[in-house]
Amino acid sequence: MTAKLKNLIGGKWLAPLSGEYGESLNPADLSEVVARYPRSGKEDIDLAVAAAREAAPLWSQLPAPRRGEILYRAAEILLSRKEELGKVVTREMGKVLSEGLGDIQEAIDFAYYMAGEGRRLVGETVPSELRDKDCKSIRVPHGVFALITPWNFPVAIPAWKIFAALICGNTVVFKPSSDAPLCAQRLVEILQQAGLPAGVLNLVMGAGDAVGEVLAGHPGVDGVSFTGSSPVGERLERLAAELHRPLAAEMGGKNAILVMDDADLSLAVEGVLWGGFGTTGQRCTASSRVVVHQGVHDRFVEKLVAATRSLRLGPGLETLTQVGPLINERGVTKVLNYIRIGQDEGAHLHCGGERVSTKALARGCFVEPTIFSSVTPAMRIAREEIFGPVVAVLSCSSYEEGVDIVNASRFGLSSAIYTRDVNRAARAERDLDSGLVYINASTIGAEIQLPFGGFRHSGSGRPEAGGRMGALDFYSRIKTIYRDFSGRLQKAQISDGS
Ligand code: UN1
Repeated sequence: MTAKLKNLIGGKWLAPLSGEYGESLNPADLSEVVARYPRSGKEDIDLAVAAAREAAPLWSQLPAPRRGEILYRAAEILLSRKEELGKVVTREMGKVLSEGLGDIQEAIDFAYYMAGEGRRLVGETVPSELRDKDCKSIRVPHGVFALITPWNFPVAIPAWKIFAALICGNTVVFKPSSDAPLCAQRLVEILQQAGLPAGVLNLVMGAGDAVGEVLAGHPGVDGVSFTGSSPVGERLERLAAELHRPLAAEMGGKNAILVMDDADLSLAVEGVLWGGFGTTGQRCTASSRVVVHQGVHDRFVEKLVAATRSLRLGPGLETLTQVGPLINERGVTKVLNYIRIGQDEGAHLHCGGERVSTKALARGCFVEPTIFSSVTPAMRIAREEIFGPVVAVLSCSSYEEGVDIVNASRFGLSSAIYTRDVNRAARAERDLDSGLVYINASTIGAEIQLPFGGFRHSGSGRPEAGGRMGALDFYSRIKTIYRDFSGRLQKAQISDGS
């Protein structure tokens, strides 16, 4: 059944002013239209931003623990509907059902976490230099946030942004990916059902990057959070700098796993399979490079290739499927193009490399899990984000060389090491130069109670999710307050002997 979606503006579900709709297709079978979504334009965005502005004062004055109660109720609803929502994720964006359910679980975890933050939102109180005076810092909202999200975690990533923005007292205009609009609408409906007042969360759908850029540059917006491709993120960075507007941008990755000669090779192979082919390689944290010590290189590649060949491709809703389809035809073209580039560059293709054309899968966006070895750091397949099931294996002759290869990337989101040497593992925590570092685990699977973000071109240095330095620091402004109750003029830095 095809769902007909609407925008949510000021508490009302509205058709786009253009009257035009786009289609969201099932990537496992492109003949199935999952949803028709509004193709919104500038006028719809104007209305949504105005609604968010209007709702801002009341929402920011609602005590944060009360805001948290709404998120708590949203968590309960998400939990009670996890199975159904997980299936929506799989149908609309293709990931296997266990991961579709994981997407919902990540949103549930974050809803509970941020509901709790409503009772903290900590600031500082510190002593003053002067008598009868006190000093504190508090958090205040920015106002209206524009949240622009991708399709690869179609519920979890919107949840990261929306819940954090809301608990800090901001109102929101949410622009989801046009490849996962049904997931977005379900999430928004649940927040509405949980008791969010009208106008606090507005949903505007649209095709292409243009809608997101109009929203991000809108004069009524106070801050922007974006997860998606590097070219769009970099354009938004320039726009935000021009407009002097806070921006969190999570962009690409070229995440590497370093496999040392003392590693548990079976564990490392499992890690590469999960990190490289989980979500069909469509995570910004995907393990797309593996740097293997030459002492175990050939043995490792042999095991990895055998394990990769045995992966079962298919529709995500079928229980035996281990690797689902890519998101759409553009994704297939891009991945196949990189595979051709790898071959032209002289990398050795061990397995995969083709689109699956068997009768059962020909209507979907299936590309075989692909392993290249003899990859050198200069090759494009070792440098550029592919966002698909392609793993490039490089080799190194020492820990130091391995670390240099891992770090020599314009991206710096996630990296990992497999080793049994505890001292080397501890050194790697220091030496691997990325926002996330994993020891004896692959580069994917970050948990929501810690900051999430990348170094260098992977992000804007404004981490998301939880922890002391996570999303709260981005979605709130810090106000420092000095209160003098001495009843006389006191001067900081200038002693009057009292
Ligand atoms: C992303 O791919 O954009 O760490 C986010 C992970 C997930 C989040 C990925 N929890 O792999």
